[in-house]
Amino acid sequence: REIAYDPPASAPSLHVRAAQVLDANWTGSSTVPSRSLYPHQWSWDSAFIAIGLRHLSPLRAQTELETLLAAQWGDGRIPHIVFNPSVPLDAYFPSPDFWRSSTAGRAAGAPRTVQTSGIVQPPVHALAAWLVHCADPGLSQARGFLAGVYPRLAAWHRYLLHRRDLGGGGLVSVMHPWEQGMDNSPCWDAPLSRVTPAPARSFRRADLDHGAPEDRPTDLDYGRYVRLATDYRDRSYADGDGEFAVEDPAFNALLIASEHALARIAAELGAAGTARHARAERLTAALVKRLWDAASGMFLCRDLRGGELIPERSVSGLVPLVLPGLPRPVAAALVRTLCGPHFGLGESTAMVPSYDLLGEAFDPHRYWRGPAWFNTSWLLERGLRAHGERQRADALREAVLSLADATGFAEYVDPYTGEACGATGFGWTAALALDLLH
Ligand code: 9WN
Repeated sequence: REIAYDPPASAPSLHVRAAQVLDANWTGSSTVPSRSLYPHQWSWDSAFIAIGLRHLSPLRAQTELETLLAAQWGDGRIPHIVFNPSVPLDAYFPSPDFWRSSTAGRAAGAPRTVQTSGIVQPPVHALAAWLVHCADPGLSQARGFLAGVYPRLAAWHRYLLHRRDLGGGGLVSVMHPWEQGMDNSPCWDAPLSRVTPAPARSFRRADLDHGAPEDRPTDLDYGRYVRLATDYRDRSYADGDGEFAVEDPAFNALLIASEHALARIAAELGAAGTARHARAERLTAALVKRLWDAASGMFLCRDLRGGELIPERSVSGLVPLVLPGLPRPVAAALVRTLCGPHFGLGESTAMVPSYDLLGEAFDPHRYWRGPAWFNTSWLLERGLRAHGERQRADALREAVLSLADATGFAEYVDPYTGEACGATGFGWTAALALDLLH
């Protein structure tokens, strides 16, 4: 009879596999979202990644943010992509020769030594910096981490609040769908319909080399993304005049959360944080005043060029739940909407869909038009917990962990079946799963 001497090989734990993804995506100074689809450093990805990475290596998490901030422009903007010069130009579109940051961005103070895009992404960075600091205050202190990042983060918020208040109501506007981070959300359909697409033959989509076309934005979407970005570049990245200008609830809520974090950072450095907390409260009031829609029980986007609230329900309009300072009735309504028929959390869905399940444009596979994403679900898990919804937060946490596990850390999933879509081995999916494990 055969005797098995070797113990049965057990599968590595979720923690170990998440760490392996982050190791595989680490370039030495930052982490790529995906080796295949997104082989450079992305702004809000890096912030989410740092939040998870702090549990593995506080040093790497600090470095991740420092690398991004080193590419900051003189006017304070943090570019949405920092390009890795050793990656071939045709690996991702639009590549550095499209953005031409060091020439077209000169007036706005683009760095000379590193190539970047010229648009921004949601400001999760101060929140990430604070959480990274808290993971190892001794190391942070020894390296002067907070003292180093604080002036840059302050300049970033200043840029957004001063140069991007295009509506004059105290909120920040995005000038491109890529800035908000939910590229092809149905919220952009109406404002984008006014934009003349760049001809399809004038660019080559590298994303289709790696992603299924039915999981990605359409060619028509891309034509409009290219047109908007080209026009912005050709205006030397001067803010204000673009055809697309939208006040978005998630972007502004993340700025508010980060402003509170910046207040804590200031206090830790011995300065008073009270003015920043007060500013965050004023921004919260502006958010409610300008974007709250009582009839739909959630926040909506405001199209500044059309002048109206956009009547589409996106997960973006639920993200302000992350703010503990939200008026109670608003928070209660958001929880009802999240768990009601439009998002179905705990009923028909386990993770939060990116768009209205009952919306005409809903598509369970197409990117930000329905699939559930891990970063927004992580934000809503925090939001539910912050508002005392412990059971719901626990259930969402379980769902995020089991779907990250079952899909090999997918970029996004079908909200009904949990089927993996987009890339696997995705940076923020691994990082945020790690964060929820701690
Ligand atoms: C454009 C990197 C980024 C995310 C965005 C996501 C996607 C880029 C793309 O990938 O956008 O920035 O090429 O589709 O929509 O949220 O930051 O992961």
